[in-house]
Amino acid sequence: MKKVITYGTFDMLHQGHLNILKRAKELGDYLIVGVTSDDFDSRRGKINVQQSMMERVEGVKETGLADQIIIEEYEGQKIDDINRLGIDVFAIGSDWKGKFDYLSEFCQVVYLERTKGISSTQVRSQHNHLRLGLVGKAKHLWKVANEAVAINGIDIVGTSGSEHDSRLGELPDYSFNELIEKSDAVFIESNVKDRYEQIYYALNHRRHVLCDLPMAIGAEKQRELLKNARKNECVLMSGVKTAYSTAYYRLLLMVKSGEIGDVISVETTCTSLSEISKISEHIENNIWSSMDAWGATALLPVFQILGTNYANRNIVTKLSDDHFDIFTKMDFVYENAVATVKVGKGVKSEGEMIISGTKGYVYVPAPWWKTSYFEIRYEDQNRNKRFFYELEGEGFKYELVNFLRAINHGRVINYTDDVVLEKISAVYKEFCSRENIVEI
Ligand code: C2G
Repeated sequence: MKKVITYGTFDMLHQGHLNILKRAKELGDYLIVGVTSDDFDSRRGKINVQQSMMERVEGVKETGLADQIIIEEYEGQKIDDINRLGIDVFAIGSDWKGKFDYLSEFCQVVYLERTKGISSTQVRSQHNHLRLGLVGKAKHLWKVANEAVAINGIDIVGTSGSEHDSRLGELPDYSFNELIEKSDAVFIESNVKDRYEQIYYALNHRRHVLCDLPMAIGAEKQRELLKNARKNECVLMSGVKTAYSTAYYRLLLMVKSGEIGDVISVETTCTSLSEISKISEHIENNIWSSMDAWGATALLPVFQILGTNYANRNIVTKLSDDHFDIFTKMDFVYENAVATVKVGKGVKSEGEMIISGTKGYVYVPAPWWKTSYFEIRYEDQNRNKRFFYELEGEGFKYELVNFLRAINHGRVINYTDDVVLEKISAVYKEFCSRENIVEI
């Protein structure tokens, strides 16, 4: 029996894919199709894939052409597969011409003519052009805007609140209501106190929302927003970009699978220096404080790893003359673990994350919130492991692509649990009302 293998993402399966599968099948008696895993695709820079791996596998299955489907998960797997499965022919589209010649050592390599005039990119852009509005000040939006333009299927229609800042190019600036009129979805990174009203309004007009955390002040308000999103059948997603980076997500899975034993301590630090030197000018210049700028990001791993049921918490904040928090330290005591979170705006420190366990610890160097790299370290250094996952730009792309996917497929891939969102809002509220907070 002559065995043929071919590989691909097969996103939004189209005629080009069907043709290649048919031709590959004709090269032998038994066709094996390797479908790329979501992780492998994002590592090789293919992050704009719309369908999940399961949906893509289903698509290939439905063609009835594959005798066997396998998952391609890592670089170098092709050689392994060819040897392990006893492959006679490796077939791939002519766009890869020359790239897989190295496999001819193991089997016959055939490049099949690529079908002209059709691609997943084209299918994606015909299907879903999401009109996205951006809400907030230019200094918070320009990076998102830069990364969003590269995403197929997203058109930025304008902003609200950016006041025609040159960093946003020619984007028109509208009133909030006007922007909602013109958009299918909004990305919100406005001042925390404005977010609840804005999200509520957007959801009631059936617009999808991607919003920085906290989305609201207090757990109840956050819960209300989530309920409202469900009622209006809209996607309401957390806009903390760290949660969508492959390295961070992998790290969470490893910690949860017991790689460092029981977690005893989580420590996170996020700081940045303020854009202006005179602290007393913070408020009038609309500069975010330590909690506004960093609170949610720094709390996220604590609540995702240790849960939200801590027994005690202690918060100390250093206030400037105008009552602006330039540094805040939060300690949480759980039944079996502790956490320390330090955030600063106008104070600088090492922005690292350390997760300590009974068998080892995870070390993520600064800036951990934009991480592409982390280490798992043990007593015996020879067992230490290093992990690297490419992170393009600031990482906004990943959350935008996930947002687009959630909208197109009517479901949210739950990167951040509702209870975590609620707890972040709750802590923020306690902080704002200075409930049991030590001021120095
Ligand atoms: N294809 C084609 N004609 C098109 C589009 C795609 O013949 N118009 C072929 C590609 O050449 C490839 C297969 O269909 O052989 C799957 O294409 P993609 O889903 O784009 O996957 P790709 O990124 O090419 O993955 O390890 C993964 C593989 O190396 C290929």
